[in-house]
Amino acid sequence: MQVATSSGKYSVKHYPDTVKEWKQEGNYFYFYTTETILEIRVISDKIVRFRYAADGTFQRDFSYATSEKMEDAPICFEIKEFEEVFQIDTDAIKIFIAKDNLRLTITDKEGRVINQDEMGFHWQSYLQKGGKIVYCSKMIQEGECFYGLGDKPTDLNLRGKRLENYGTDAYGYHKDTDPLYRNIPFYYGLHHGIGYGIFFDNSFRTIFDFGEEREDVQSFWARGGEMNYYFIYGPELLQVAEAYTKITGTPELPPLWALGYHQCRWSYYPDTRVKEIAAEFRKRQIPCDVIYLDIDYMEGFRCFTWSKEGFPDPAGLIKELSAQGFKVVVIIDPGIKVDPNYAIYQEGVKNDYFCKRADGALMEGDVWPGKCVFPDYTNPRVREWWSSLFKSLVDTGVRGVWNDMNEPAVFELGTFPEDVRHDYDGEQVSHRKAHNVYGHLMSKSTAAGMKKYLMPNRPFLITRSCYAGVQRWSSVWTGDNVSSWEHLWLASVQCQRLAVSGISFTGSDIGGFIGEPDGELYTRWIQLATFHPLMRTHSASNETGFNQEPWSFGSKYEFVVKKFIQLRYQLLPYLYTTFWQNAAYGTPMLRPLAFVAQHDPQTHNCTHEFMFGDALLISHVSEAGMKEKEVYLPTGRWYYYWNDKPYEGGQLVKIATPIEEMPLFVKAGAVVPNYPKLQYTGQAPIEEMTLQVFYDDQPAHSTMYEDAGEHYGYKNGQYNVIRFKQASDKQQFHLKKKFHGNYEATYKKHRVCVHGLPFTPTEYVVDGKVFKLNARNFAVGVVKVVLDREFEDLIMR
Ligand code: MIG
Repeated sequence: MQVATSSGKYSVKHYPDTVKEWKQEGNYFYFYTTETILEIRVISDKIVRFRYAADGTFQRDFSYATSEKMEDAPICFEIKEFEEVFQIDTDAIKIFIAKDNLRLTITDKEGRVINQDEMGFHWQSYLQKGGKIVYCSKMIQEGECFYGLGDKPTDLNLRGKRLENYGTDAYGYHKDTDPLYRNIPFYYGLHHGIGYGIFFDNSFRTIFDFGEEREDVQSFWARGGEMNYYFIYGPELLQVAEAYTKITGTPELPPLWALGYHQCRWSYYPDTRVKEIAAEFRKRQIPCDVIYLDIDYMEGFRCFTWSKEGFPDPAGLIKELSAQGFKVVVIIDPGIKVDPNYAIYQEGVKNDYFCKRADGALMEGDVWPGKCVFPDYTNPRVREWWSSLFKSLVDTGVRGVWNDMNEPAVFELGTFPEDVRHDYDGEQVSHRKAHNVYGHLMSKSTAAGMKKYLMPNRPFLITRSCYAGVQRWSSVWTGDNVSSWEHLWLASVQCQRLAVSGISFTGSDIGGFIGEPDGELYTRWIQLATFHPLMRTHSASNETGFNQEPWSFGSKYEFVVKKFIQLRYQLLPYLYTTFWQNAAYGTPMLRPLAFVAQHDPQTHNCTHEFMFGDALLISHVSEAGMKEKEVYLPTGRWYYYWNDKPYEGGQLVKIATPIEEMPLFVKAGAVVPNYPKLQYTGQAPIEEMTLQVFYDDQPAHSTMYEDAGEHYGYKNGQYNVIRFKQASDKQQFHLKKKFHGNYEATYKKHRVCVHGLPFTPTEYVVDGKVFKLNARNFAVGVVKVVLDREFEDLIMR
């Protein structure tokens, strides 16, 4: 059926008509209308893919987002035909397909609507550019909230907004700038306590409307490609987040050093300046693991070269830094300088590796080196070549790579014109289809090269642009932000949003990239970033000579900044465990409160509070001169980290915010493992692992993961998972511990520090043996004992 709308011949919208035929092939179902075919693939009880061949022919079933590991899990389902609908049941949901128009209604087992089509799938010919504009519209349910979509710098709840994905170099972006650098076409809906997700796997420009155009309609569309989306049922939002990574994958574990503190700048130049910075960290005993080299380390911004003047002996420099415990990460951009005497340019031209315009001319554009050409990373042959270029960097001692400018960014033009051609793994497409995967595939081939040459060490990658699924090989940062209090809030929201969009390994430029923070803003930013998976200071004030290092703001601020970086290092075993949860199960490392307590509507619009892992709740100090802050605590019992004061959740609490502290709470019952003080990871073998245990009278479970923090031994069982159960009551504290694994940890002792006991114990019992507690076991508010690592049962009474 064709319905012409008022705006003329380009706007004829096609809607599917009556189902004429249907068939089932295994877990695939096909429904045929006059023009359109709907394919339904039941992937698991809770994940179903809907794909539409608008006018009867499916396109190649191909995606740069999906993980090689995705499989259709053994599933139970059945189809029934009724007079007006087909009904497909899985163990978790029912899908109704209207015979009249293919419109879908998805309910849970109890028949409660999860998601329902409005017009559902429809399409329009894109006469000017070819192909079709493919749409899907659905009803917004009462009270529905929306989350996800990657790095959008706006409120967490997207209700009432329209947003799009078309990777953009958004220098100095601000609240509500759209689009930004990353392209993650995945969102969540939440209503009546029911959470679900929709992943629209289409690499063209995609647009999402959450009731901006029409209050009660959500819709998404793309200017080409196919309507191809995954529906994911929760009902818990965290379950949706985990299921999304069944489709798009999870990361491998990073080297532990990548969870330490990173110092970056545009640019530390020359080598002597880099050494000075490194020496300053060690002299002031501020922990740091990573130093970055921005574009000036190259010779005339030629990738894979070193400035003869500034960095005459890169291998020597890196060796010296590594002796002090630093790893070096270097930037690599996609722009290859047009220079007949430059080997990489020559090789690329000779082998036809660079992108071309529609009529065959090279795609040329200015970036830092002047006139440049750009590898076509959508060509597997080019990806392989690009990977091979990282051998020289690894041979020089580089341990990580930073991919920038890969939206792709081009001066003057902004990005590539749409006519640029791309291989797209054999498909031959225009930039319209390849734009949103350009940086994604650049970072993919960078990661493949780094992994290969660094073996057996683990690589570290950071990229600015990407598509869904980048978490399998890279971290990201939030791009060119500004030194302002608004941007501190944006950093928090963006990192939370990225985390629930599959990309947990993320952080912002601490202190702001553009502009100059004062000591207070820098310190508050460090405090927030202590609880971001990637903790990196970066700034661009190279013209004014402004410094943005932990000691740049005077001793009062240096003291606090150091205290928080030290806290970061103490928390490493907890952060690493949280990373492992993300790697193993896809659980986001950062969890907005709506994802922690979705049944409490008070959490739905919270943007300040979030959880890092299972135990810590953070709310950053968000204004200059702030003396106290209101923090919303979800139901349950909490301790204030800085003084162990207990709080009941389900309410707003007022917290004083002196500069040395930020609102930080620990969930009652939790076990938080701590390292001793370190200047850098691997500085010395860990001899004692502290367990900070927070009393609760309800049963509570915690987990700790550990491995070598380097290499791939963990893939052969060289890791430990330690499960804790607290089973305390009002008279006694009781902690049980179960150990699984084959990793030989360096430490032999646990120091167990018990917080918040409501009674004063006189003795403790370790695996049945009774000991007296004496004065040495008591510190302010804490009872501590040192036990053999093997202990399995601890009672204090
Ligand atoms: O046009 O390499 O976002 O982090 O320092 C600026 C120089 C290019 C943008 C990145 C920023 C980096 C800078 N780059």
